[in-house]
Amino acid sequence: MYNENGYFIAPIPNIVPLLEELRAEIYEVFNIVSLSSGGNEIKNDFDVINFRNTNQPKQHQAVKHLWGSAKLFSIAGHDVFAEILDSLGFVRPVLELPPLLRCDMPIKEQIIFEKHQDYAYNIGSDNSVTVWIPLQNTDESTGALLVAPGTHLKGVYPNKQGIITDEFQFEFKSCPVNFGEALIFNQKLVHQSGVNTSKQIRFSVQLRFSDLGCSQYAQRGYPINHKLTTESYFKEI
Ligand SMILES: O=C(O)CCC(=O)C(=O)O
Repeated sequence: MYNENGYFIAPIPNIVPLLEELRAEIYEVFNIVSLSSGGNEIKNDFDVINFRNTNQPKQHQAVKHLWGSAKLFSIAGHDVFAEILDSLGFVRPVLELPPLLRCDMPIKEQIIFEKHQDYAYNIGSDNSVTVWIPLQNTDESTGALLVAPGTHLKGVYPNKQGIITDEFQFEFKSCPVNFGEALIFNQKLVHQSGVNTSKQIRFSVQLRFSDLGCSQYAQRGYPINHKLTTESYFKEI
């Protein structure tokens, strides 16, 4: 399935407590930053959306603090991912960039990452993968990722700053992922953000792994290419 489609969904039950703790921490950090800037108490998604609508710079600052969450790093380092990568034949996985957290709000200014291949940004090992982990059940209405099955077998598409040019069209399929599962996809798989038309926030974690055991990567001298730093990620998309 993975070889043919370029993605699969893996159950990650052992990590659920950590994901729950991260979710709680998200509200705590938003709450601290909101109260310190004269805003309201934050207890739920509705409060976060309200914070975003009344003080976007401070809300974004809170997200940036969350990128430094130790919990986020401990999720990235959890054995469950080492085991999944092992099952895909990875020999020595390394993170290509720090783990990321996205907070996709149901607002008109949603940040849609248009059709792209992660490989175009990272150019890591040939077998590099992205792990996309939702912090709630994520279906089409919550903005599940859209994937184009099999496109990882077609090489790297012409693109402008990573976004594939419009002469190429794809048959996208919405890829719902439940809380307690992760979507694992080949970095050459074409995909894009889904639109969040629900009333809740779509929180998700992204991990990107390359393999130092990949001979093609070794022959290229293991370059660290990624153009997107955590800091620039949300400016680019
Ligand atoms: O979560 C999203 O909407 C987009 C994420 C994505 O495409 C990526 O991280 O490569």
